[in-house]
Amino acid sequence: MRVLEAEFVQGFMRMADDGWQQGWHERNGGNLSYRMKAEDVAQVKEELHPAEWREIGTNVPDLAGEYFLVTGSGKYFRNVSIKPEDSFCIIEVDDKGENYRICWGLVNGGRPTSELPSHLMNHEVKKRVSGGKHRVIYHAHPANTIALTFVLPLTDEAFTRELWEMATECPVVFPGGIGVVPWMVPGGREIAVETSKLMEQYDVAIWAHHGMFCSGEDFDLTFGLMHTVEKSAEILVKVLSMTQTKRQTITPDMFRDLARDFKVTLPEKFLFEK
Ligand code: 2HA
Ligand code: ZN
Repeated sequence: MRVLEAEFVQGFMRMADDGWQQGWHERNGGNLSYRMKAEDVAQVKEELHPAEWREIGTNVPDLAGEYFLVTGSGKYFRNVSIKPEDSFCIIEVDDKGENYRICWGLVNGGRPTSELPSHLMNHEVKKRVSGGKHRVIYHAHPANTIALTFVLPLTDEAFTRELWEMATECPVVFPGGIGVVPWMVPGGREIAVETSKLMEQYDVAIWAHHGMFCSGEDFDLTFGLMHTVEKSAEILVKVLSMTQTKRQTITPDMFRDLARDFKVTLPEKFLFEK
């Protein structure tokens, strides 16, 4: 089958379009990766033409032999569905998890996203902790979430609790909470290590003054997660723009009632008295 006709590729392109339309991908901002299933690889196998091996810049031994769909470095989300062969690629990871090679796409040259170390280290952690279910890692620059990194304490507790309070669905959508990475230079192994540590327990990591990473099982869940967090951040920005003190909110006991009825576990560390 042609790569562009495969359902997983169509889903990837639609998600890129959706993110662009949300305004989360100015210029070449953001990146997206998908860990392909064996049947995805089998579907497009005859279209794959491996180029030379290159260093990933970190080690991901638990991803040895896996194939990924990844956006290209310097490429624009705006162009993903219009110039797909130029905008993203399929890569294969070698048997040690140290190198990758491009097998399809990026026809005009280029490399996978500058955040490849973060994507692959997150995939490695998520593959392990989700029992292989998580396949999508998504990085974007949503404005309200970024704005909050200038006014909230840069702690997992502050971000989780404030964003949970802004919409009743939030603790149900991300019951595990949100991790926060302090400002760091993007694009390298160091920020990848810090982000992937957070991915051990969270599906969302916020990069201070930069953006957000989300992990999920498929395109709908992962896009929906980013969308829910950013919507909640937008409500908080509106509230903080009106007042410094909320007149009423969702209290810790209300969260406990919600957790019981919706059968989710909300860690007590986020249900502190203020
Ligand atoms: O430009 O978002 O973090 C791509 C990025 C880098
Ligand atoms: Zn970024």
